[in-house]
Amino acid sequence: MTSKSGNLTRVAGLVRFDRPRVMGILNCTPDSFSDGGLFLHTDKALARLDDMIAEGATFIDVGGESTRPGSDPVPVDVELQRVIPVLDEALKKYPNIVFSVDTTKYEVALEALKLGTHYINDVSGLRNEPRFVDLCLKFGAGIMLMHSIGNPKTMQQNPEYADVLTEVREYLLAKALFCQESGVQSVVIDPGFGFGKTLEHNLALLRNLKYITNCEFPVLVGISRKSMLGAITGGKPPEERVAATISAHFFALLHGAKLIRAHDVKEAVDSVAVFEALGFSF
Ligand code: HH2
Repeated sequence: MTSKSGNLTRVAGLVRFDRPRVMGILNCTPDSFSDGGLFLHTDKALARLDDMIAEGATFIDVGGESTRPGSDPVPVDVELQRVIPVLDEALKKYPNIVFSVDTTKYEVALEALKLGTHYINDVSGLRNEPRFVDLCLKFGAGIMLMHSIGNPKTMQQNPEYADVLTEVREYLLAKALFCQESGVQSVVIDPGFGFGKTLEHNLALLRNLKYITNCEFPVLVGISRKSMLGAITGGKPPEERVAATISAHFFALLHGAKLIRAHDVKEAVDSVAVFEALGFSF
């Protein structure tokens, strides 16, 4: 099968959202909110990658820039140095794993796709870099479109919506349809928990996740260890939010999520196993 540009497609055949999958988070950063500094060096990142795959991750999201609230962007050369050597090794070693690059920068996405990375994971939902569509077409890659407002530096400063559910859904649907009509092979949508949302906005989105998952596009949920779970559990730090994370993951699965972005892969995989054993399918 070929893409519009004539390249072999990258995601068709490898990626099917017929059942929920776990996407392991690989943050090659010094300052991510939960695991900053742990996997900054390539050897540590690759060891973490091995662990997550052994634990059952079938997707891996590699990022070189923290997008936690209040964070500053990193220069493109720094982000490239953090993610490209890791993706290079990872793609060679694990041809059956689906890799995404978590970036909003054209150059980083370009270099990652040249290596064979399957998806661009765009937390700006095409607001930063509309050329991501052309890159996907050129390389036969897919795109993950996350909803967010503003940028990480300012996004949590009094975010406001007239109706968060409708606004998030309509935004995602419009961008996803645009990508699909342009010929992008695989489009995943994501409500963007914690990205320009108060606790109430996040809860409304999770409680009504079906409103998003009943669109035709597979839905990714990125809620792992996030501060909304800290707030709910009396201010626990990220490493103590695992039980809350698994509870939220299970709720998301029950409401149609197809991809669970997780720091705690083993636990997330177990959660999917319970979900599937109960015979749910969507
Ligand atoms: N959340 C984070 C980063 N990338 N991508 C998608 N599609 N959805 C998300 O919810 C999402 C994401 C933030 O989490 P993390 O990568 O653990 O932290 P940091 O941004 O501090 O590196």
